[in-house]
Amino acid sequence: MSFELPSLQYAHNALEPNIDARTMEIHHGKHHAGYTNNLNAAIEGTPLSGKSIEDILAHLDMNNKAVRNNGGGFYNHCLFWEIMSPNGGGSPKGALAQAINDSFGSFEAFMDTFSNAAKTQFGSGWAWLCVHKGGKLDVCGTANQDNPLMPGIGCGGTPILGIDVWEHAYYLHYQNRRPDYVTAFFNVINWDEVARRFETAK
Ligand code: MN3
Repeated sequence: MSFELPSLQYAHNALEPNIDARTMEIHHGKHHAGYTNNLNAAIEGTPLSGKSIEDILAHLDMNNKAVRNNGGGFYNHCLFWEIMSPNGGGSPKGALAQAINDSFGSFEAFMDTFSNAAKTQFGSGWAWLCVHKGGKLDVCGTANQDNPLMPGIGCGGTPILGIDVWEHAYYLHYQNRRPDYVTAFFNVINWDEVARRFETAK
């Protein structure tokens, strides 16, 4: 049983003008497809074959670059597509909103912390909102396709929101203006999905 590229739950142009259709086409159809195929090739015939991606990442040999890069890339993009929506934006509700207030002081303070992590991640990588057991939230950045599920990476806990700050995620539309892309990302965050992940992981 190998990993499959998940279908997008919305059209390539559905996140415009925040994320353009051509970027979505290439990002999903080429980049994510590449990580998926390379992950399958890297684990075929090894003891990792048949394990869940979460299990593979949690027990990852960090020296196994093929699985680290492509397993991370596979997982990160699966999450990324799901935590965005054409009907996204606004702010979280309920228990997640309360946890954000408890952990950061306010939603605005969380936005500042998360945006800052995304804008200041040097080179390619991701910024994450993670939940620890008990419901405490943390923000961190990771390089390349690493993520906080991996041993000793980032803030630990379970990622429930992430933004891809590789140039392939924004360069066609925003060129070098990463801060503008980060600002626009807040318009497409699917807070219902983030809340679902929070409830499952906390
Ligand atoms: Mn990407």
